Amino acid sequence: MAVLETIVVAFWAMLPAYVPNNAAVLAGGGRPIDGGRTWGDKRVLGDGKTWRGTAAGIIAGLALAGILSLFAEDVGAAIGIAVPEFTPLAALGLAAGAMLGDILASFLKRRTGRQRGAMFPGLDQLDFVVVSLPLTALLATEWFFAVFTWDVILVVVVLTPILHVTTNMIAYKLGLKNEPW
Ligand code: CTP
Ligand code: K
Ligand code: MG
Repeated sequence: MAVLETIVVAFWAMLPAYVPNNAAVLAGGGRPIDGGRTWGDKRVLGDGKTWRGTAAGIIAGLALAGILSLFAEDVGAAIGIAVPEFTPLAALGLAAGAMLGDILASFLKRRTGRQRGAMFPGLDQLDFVVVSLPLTALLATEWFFAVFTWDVILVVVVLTPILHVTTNMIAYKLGLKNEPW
């Protein structure tokens, strides 16, 4: 695959995993998943991981996967690069995996004494990749290995932190996010 083709496929295939985090920021609030519970003297997850944000994130990811699937053929023909449709299980793996990765990252942040909103370079940018890709490989194995070839995975690992830093900086400037990470 040519480099541009690989980048386009990687971005397209990861969109259902990228959008949940942003949807969660917009929709977040209400009851925290950990119900305020602590482990030792620290919260299990913290107030930044809510049921509403998580549900909104997963729904947004699933909806986007559905929309992209409807347009995949036409977009592919228009740009001359074959972009994949998403099976329901692939969409679920990407969207739910992204939210799960973010939640696990918060768990690790609290265990390591970081307050809500504290940054954890590396983890903040790749938490959702680390869980969404394996979960998708598990739930939609055939689809996953057809789309996520090694070159696509490599592009995802390089592209994701760049996109993450950029979108969070924009969300911060717009006053949607408390911190620019
Ligand atoms: N959010 C949510 N539910 C989630 C993820 C995010 O409600 N599962 C919302 C919260 O309002 C959160 C905001 O999105 O404050 C920003 O998300 P994030 O940066 O992941 O959370 P932080 O507040 O920074 O908390 P943490 O330190 O645990 O990452
Ligand atoms: K996060
Ligand atoms: Mg944060």
